[in-house]
Amino acid sequence: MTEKSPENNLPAGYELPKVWTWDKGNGGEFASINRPTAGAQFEKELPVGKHPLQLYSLATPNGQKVTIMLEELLAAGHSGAEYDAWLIRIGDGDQFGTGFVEVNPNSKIPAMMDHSTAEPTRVFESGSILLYLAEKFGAFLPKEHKARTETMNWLFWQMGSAPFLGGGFGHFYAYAPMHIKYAIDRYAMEVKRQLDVLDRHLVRNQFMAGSQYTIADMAIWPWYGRLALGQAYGDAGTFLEASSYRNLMRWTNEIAARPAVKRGCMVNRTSGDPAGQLHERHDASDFDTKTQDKIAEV
Ligand SMILES: N[C@@H](CCC(=O)N[C@@H](CS)C(=O)NCC(=O)O)C(=O)O
Repeated sequence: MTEKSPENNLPAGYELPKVWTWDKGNGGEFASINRPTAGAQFEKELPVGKHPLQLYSLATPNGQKVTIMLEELLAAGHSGAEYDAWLIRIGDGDQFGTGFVEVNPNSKIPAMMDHSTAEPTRVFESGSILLYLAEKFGAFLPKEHKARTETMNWLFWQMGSAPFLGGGFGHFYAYAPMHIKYAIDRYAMEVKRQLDVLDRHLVRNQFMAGSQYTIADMAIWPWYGRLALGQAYGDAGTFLEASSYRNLMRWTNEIAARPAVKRGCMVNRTSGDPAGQLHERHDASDFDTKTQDKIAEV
């Protein structure tokens, strides 16, 4: 381990104890919902609507991946992808209710139930949900070996990379109770490296897996595309000069223009321009067509 002296620590004088203990009021955003234990904290059943697919989510980037996929499936004519999207307010701790924990023991959105199977099937983790839907409907996952493998490569790249953008950079840039240069430098460098990975790949590829739009694009766009659009963590796009990655911008804008993406971004959205929010979605007619050209802020 690198040599450390307590006066260089944050807060100054902090000494590492032998055993970590939980400091409930650490002041960071989300401090009130974070805790070091898993499992349900209160009794609460989840509502079930009329469609085969029941989604329990919120329009964070991880939530938007799934609503974009469902809207794309419906736009492509897969009527079996009709869904009810119920709002899970993670800031209020809805993810710790018994019903939600039964669908996702990890207490994080998005989570989905498929009631069209002989026994209802639970699906959690956004990547798993995207793959489940792609396989169920035979869509947005190429059949050809190379393109399918590339789709999976980039889908899993996203799962491993986005926590550095969200939990690392985003947290220390926007949510921590103080600005820690060391943490911001570390994660800004990593996120800029990731943006460069995407930019270099998109020089020769229209989409992440090549010429076809796939679940890999749907997984990556809500995180990195919206950062490029300046719609993540306040001024983070400017801070990271995200719009300077020209190939990433070209891809970002092409996907942002898709009507299904615009609709998907509105579902379970509770912040930003009220015209871009659809708290729950139960029917295609829930969208007000006049507002679909709005992609409000993350
Ligand atoms: N790896 C998970 C991450 C899901 C996740 O982190 N969800 C966040 C919102 S973006 C959440 O529900 N947080 C609530 C909490 O941590 O209590 C996925 O891709 O589905």
